[in-house]
Amino acid sequence: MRHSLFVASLLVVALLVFGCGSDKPNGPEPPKPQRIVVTQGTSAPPLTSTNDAIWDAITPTAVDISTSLAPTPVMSEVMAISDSIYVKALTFDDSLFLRISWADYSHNVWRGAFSVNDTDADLGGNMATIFNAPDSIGRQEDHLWLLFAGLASGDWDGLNWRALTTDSTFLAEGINLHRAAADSPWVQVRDAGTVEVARHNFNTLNQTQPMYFHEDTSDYAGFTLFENDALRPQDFFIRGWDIGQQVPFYILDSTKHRLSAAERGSRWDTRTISDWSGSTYTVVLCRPMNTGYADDVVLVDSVKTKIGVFDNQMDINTGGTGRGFSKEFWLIF
Ligand SMILES: [Ca+2]
Ligand SMILES: [Ca+2]
Ligand SMILES: [Ca+2]
Repeated sequence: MRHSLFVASLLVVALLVFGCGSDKPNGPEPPKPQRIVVTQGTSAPPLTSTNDAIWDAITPTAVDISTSLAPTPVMSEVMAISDSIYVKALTFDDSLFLRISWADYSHNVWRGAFSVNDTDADLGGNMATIFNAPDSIGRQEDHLWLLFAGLASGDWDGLNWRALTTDSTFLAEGINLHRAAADSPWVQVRDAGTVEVARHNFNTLNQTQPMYFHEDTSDYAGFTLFENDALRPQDFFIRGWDIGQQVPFYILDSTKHRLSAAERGSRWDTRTISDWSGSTYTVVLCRPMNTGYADDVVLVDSVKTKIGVFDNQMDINTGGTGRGFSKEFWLIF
């Protein structure tokens, strides 16, 4: 008895001196994921401005991004679009508000646009304007991915804000990212819902030409066409166009954000407001902590998060200097 007590005491001393029995050499600790502690707000930031005074009280957290980080591109390059994204996070009344800023000196909002090819084509003896077919080369959108881990399927629970096709509708699109195996391309799976906020502006009989112009036709230089504009059917004989002048490829519906949450469904459960300053995007997103939908993560206590920003590039599986992703970091509620 005395002997075994003595042995036990030695063991206790040994554990105190040498820790918990690890015999690993002291290597560098792997870096821990970054943590952002979410501010518990006392009111909701209004979704009318990205610069509401509520945000002034929160210090932004810089999150490094790189083009080589996952979701792993099929082809990758090393330069980053921007060094960092800046994140402010706040919860109020069962909603998460995120204010995300990043550098981008180009406002790429002409995704797929038509462009004037010929202003004096001969059409039945009359002078006509002919457009190039919708062209996505060099004409994409800037956009943002916000990804949450925690779905039982292992998919990322994604939100996709785009500078043209969702921003003008004050929404971000719920799109989960799925892949069959670790080296498979990411597949985008839209959250449930039938509401559409954008449609193509091509003539169904001749898809190389636009279906509609803005009511100001050749005088209009904007990048948006809205369902509730007085859209004017395409007419080859309208004059005043310049070679290269662009006509939007998307018709947007800026009324859908006013639908009830149930009508918007899981796909459009996140409302947004954004600003592009000439050098910086700032996007504020408002997502329910618990959307109530099976294709979304319920946000409680903490969530592993990842953010990606894209400069004039759409494909999540294609690398390049226009694509940057953060490592995984924690949002702590
Ligand atoms: Ca850009
Ligand atoms: Ca959703
Ligand atoms: Ca989702």
